[in-house]
Amino acid sequence: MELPGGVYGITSADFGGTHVEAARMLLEGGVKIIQYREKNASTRRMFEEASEIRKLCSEFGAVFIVNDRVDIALAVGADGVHLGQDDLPLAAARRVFPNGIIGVSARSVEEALAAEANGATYLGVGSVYLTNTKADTKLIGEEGLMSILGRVSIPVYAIGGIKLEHLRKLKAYGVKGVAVVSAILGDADPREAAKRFVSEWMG
Ligand code: TZP
Ligand code: MG
Repeated sequence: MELPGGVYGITSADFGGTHVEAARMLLEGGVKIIQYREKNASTRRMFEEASEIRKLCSEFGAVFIVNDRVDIALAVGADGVHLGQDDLPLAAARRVFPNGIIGVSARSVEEALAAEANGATYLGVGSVYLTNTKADTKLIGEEGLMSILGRVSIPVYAIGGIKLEHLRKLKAYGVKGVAVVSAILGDADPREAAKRFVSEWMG
């Protein structure tokens, strides 16, 4: 499945709704790539939620990625998985998910080059701005993002504290898209917020 550019929506259950509700609002707002990101639920619950979101993404013609968990991604028929630097190594994930989209988080040029060399499909690069959504994140700034963009040729999604007003600039830097949690799901009307992000990206 081709990798969509633009708004990459990440689900969360920290904004008053479930992951499945978050995914539905993102999809109804026009988002074409969704990541299920849950760190604490049981494996069974993750499987059930990811199964639901898999179905929704298929209905809306969107790409579905599971964060961290290659087993769940495979079990629900996701299009891919997103791996951090402490998750399953890329080469191991590739062995069990040969045709999957494999995204990797990179916070430095070194991490980015290693991920590219090992066959990552895309990079998630950040945090570009300050965020409260992820506790242990490193702030790399626009400078960090640009230094990575200058060195890799695989698609890069910027992440971390991204708000509507950043989109024009980030697009001009050459990112494939922007991965967003709180600026959409933390809005009083996430569906409308998603629509604003999608239309701002399209320009
Ligand atoms: N990785 C780096 S920052 C971040 C993740 C998962 C959280 C992004 O969330 P927000 O609310 O868009 O800053
Ligand atoms: Mg991870």
